[in-house]
Amino acid sequence: MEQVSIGLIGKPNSGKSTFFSAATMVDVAIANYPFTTIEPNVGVAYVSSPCVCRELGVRDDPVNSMCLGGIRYVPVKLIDVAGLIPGASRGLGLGNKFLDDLRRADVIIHVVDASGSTDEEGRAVEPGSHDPVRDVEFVVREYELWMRGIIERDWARITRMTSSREALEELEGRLSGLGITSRDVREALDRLGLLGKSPYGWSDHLEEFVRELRAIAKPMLIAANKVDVPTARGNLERLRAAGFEVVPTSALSELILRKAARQGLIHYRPGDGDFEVVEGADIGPDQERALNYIRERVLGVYGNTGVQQALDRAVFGLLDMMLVYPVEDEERLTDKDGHVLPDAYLVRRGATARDLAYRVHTELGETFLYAIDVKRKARVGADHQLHENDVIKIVAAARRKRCSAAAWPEIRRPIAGAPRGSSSPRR
Ligand SMILES: Nc1nc2c(ncn2[C@@H]2O[C@H](COP(=O)(O)OP(=O)(O)O)[C@@H](O)[C@H]2O)c(=O)[nH]1
Ligand SMILES: [Mg+2]
Repeated sequence: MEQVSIGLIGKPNSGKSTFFSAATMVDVAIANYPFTTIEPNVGVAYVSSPCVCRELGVRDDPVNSMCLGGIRYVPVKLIDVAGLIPGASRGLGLGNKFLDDLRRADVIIHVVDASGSTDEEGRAVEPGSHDPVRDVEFVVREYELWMRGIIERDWARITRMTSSREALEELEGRLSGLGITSRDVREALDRLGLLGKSPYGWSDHLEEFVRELRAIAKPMLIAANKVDVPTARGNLERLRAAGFEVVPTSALSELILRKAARQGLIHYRPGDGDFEVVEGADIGPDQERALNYIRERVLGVYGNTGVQQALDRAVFGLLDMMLVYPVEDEERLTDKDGHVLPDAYLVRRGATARDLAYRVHTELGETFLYAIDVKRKARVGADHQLHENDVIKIVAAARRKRCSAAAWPEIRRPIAGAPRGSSSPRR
């Protein structure tokens, strides 16, 4: 996994673009009619976690991320796609386009209108009159139907294969374009008790296989949005009962708060439970009303707007990732340019020292010798499992001397054909 990417999915008018806009502070088309977002918007959002600088009592100077008052914010890719409606996998609405846009998403945030004020196609209805649980059901169904469509074409051929190794390879080949790994495929078969069986025994289990695979490879979090509308309250538990992790959100509130903070009117950090008006700030009556509304209806009731929390849960919870901090100088905790705790990397729990080395640079992974767990002052080996907020120095063999390709044209080919460059951790 190179950069972690989060896909925003949901029916029209659930608040996806507002969520995207708030999370990235990029201005995109936001309007109360369906299909405003035709092309996928890809932006940079941040996940947040307590920074190791506080624990170590140092002042940091981040490079690949930022630190605001002891909270580290690390970039992830956020994809906002066009709304989907029932029948999308058969081509209704904008059809499969949105799902194709989500191919590379590692995790999905399903933005649901929890207030029940829009129907399945996103048209405005009496607040509370539409049941958002139905949206969860249809979105999962459309997603699974789409995935099934991709596998179905070859299913008969694959399940007739006599060698399960070959059948697995075929299946993995079909699915790699969706960002699904061989490990995901094996785990899905394993959960169904089919991994040891001959491919012929799989043939009746396509539907269950797709269901397991979706849950494993494309985990889904529900952002129960528009919680500022009172009718949302009663729907939260029911959404949870549908089997997903639910984070109550008000994307519009987050957007308003970030805009006000950008204008210098309030102090507010993404994820904070409250804001503070800047002394002497020139806040108009409408803005003041909006801020009071957010405090009363959202922050006071739910503790936060939920946007940052949804991003954080998706990555640290559903993807089971954590932050680790590679450094070059283990005494000063710096990179070679003197930046203190310069980089925070997202890695899966269970990642090893060598995984981190590969993640930083392929060559560092290949020439890995050992690592130093800086906080514990211990030398560790390649297979040492990292802990959350570890500070790690990687020690590698001296780099091979690089020759100028122009001066040594014959050397160019072997270098270009060197082991495939990948900075992915092996999961
Ligand atoms: N009350 C309320 N309205 C919201 C919230 N988030 C978004 N909206 C509104 O819902 C409508 C649709 O939002 P949009 O982001 O364009 O939805 P999309 O079609 O899913 O991308 C807009 O009028 C937004 O202002 C929220 O948290 N609370
Ligand atoms: Mg939109």
